[in-house]
Amino acid sequence: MAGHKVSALDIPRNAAVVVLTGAGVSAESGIATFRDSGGLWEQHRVEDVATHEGFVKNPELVWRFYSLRRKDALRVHPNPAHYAIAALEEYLADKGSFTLITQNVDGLHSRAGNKNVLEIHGSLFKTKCDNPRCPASETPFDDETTDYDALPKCEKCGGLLRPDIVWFGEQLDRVTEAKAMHAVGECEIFLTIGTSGVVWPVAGYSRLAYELGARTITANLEPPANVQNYREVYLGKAGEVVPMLLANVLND
Ligand code: BV8
Repeated sequence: MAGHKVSALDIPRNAAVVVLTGAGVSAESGIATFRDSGGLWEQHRVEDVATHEGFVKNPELVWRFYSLRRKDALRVHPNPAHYAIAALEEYLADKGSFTLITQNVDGLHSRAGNKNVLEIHGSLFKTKCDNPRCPASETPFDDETTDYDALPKCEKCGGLLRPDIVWFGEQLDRVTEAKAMHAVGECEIFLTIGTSGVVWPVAGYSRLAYELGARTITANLEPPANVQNYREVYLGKAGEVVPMLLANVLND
């Protein structure tokens, strides 16, 4: 499928906009995506590192996997796609509304300057207690640097600490999901960047926006799995395509 010719989008200053991003927006920063060849999952079986069962079975492996990714994320920098998305939030600040929903856990959107970021799959830079009966399991703490060579333990209950990441088979954080669904329900423009549209329930947001009549747009290296939900499809690298799509915003 060929995409549409990439040209600057007309985004009114008072528009209600939701941007949803996936691993593809960070690819040009040097962060491996999940499904492209050589992607993250290929080095580890998904069940071994991104499920709670995998964590219980081998917490050392899972902590090494996430500590490595945290170090990688701190070594790389936002790319022009991240900065263009930050400029879009600024452009809409007075009269419009902007919500960024990201499936990425690398923290690059905040480092590029975005403020209203919903990290729907959690963050490499937050840690919480794994014991559901411990209050520290509901209150993740910021954690940029702790290097987990030894398994970290909760100060409150002595249980294991875990990355504040939504693993496969786990529910999204209820408050974050409610905010995301509200923004999707209200938006006039729904723009997704760099996501394969494979992982649920986030992969269903574009369908909701489409059915509510929003202008649904996707920018991706290839057509996503849920391409039928998009009225406009722009193919190419995010670092090149997104600044072109947001040229009117960047030149404002
Ligand atoms: C839940 C944290 C249930 C981990 C992640 C069958 C049908 C429907 C659902 C399911 C099903 N089988 C299983 C499920 C459920 C499952 C799911 O959706 N599985 C998929 C694989 C089918 N979902 C879940 O488990 C969710 N929870 O369902 O709970 C429940 C309900 C009630 C009560 C209890 C439980 C939780 C899902 C969250 C999992 N966690 N992340 C971590 O990061 O370590 S998901 C993981 O995938 C990342 O967050 C990642 O972002 C996300 C999605 O992937 P993408 O971001 O899209 O990345 P990907 O590599 O796939 O694609 C990149 C795209 O970019 C590609 O298209 C590529 O072409 C493009 N690209 C590459 N380079 C560039 C580019 N584009 C532009 N420029 C470039 N340079």
